[in-house]
Amino acid sequence: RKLPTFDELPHFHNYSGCAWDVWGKDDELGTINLLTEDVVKNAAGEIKLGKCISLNWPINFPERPFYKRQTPIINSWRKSDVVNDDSISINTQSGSQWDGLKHYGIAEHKVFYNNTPSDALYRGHVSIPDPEKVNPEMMKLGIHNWAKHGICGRGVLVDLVSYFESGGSPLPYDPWSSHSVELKDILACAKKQGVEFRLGDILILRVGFIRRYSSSSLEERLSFHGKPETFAGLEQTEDMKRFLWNNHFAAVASDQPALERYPPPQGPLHLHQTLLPLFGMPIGELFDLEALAKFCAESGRYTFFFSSWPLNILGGVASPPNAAAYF
Ligand code: UVW
Repeated sequence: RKLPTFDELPHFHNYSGCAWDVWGKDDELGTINLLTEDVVKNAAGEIKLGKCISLNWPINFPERPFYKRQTPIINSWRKSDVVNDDSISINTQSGSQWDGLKHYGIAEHKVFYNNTPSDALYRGHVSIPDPEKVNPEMMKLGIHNWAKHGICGRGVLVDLVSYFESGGSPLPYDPWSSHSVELKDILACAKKQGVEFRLGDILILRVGFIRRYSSSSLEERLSFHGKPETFAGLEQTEDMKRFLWNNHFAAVASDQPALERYPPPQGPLHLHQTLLPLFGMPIGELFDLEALAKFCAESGRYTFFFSSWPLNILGGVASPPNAAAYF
């Protein structure tokens, strides 16, 4: 089936790249639809060594989540001398995470993916004593859709840190500044790594945020907040949107807190408002790519089988990714 190009997609008011007609008006998977059995089967051919690498930061990190989100509350207790339990309470977006389709809409028009009005989305206490009586409003655009399908396919790491630092040069930007990561650098990096993108790839960008974070003192980490928080990442340009759509990535993730640079230059109109409500494309944030980058550099292989199983939260907004790369 031939997918429309970015320039063939209709506009939604003055927003380019509206993909609502691509998978039908009732669709709740978005670009995860690209992860067909054939795509997953081909991606499985990447597993040759049996080497598995986790891409998850511990749920306990960071010490102080960004955008004033709740710090994870984790308790364990002894039930008897030989039995322990624990409990956790987290904001699903405090650390490594997928932003789901219920996370972000278009503010000006109060709509989410597939023209879902903001008022049609349920927010509130979720209690499901009887699975037969699940409220359809509560389920709309929930993260459970991706949790049931899985986010599995070919992962491609574009390691901008190694690209810029090869030959002993320092990284030409501070990952804790609002530097704009340019498309030409992504393309040059992929070319240097010998990578060609395929339909359904999960694109993973390493911009250096977690490395910077891990090599900073606790004092520096805590002082990062409230300046406002600034970090390097993608910028919403027509070329960037065209690149992300025309390569037909199933999802895009990075090692920083928003994928895009922050604060965005145009105020509230930023890449989140294209990727989630218009493309239906998952945004991965704060993926821990350090071990992956090391192995890719050693092996010279930047493609791998990628698997991620978000938590199956009925009607959930977001989730830790539970993601891994397999070589
Ligand atoms: C932004 O909205 C920029 O980030 P997050 O997805 O963490 O809310």
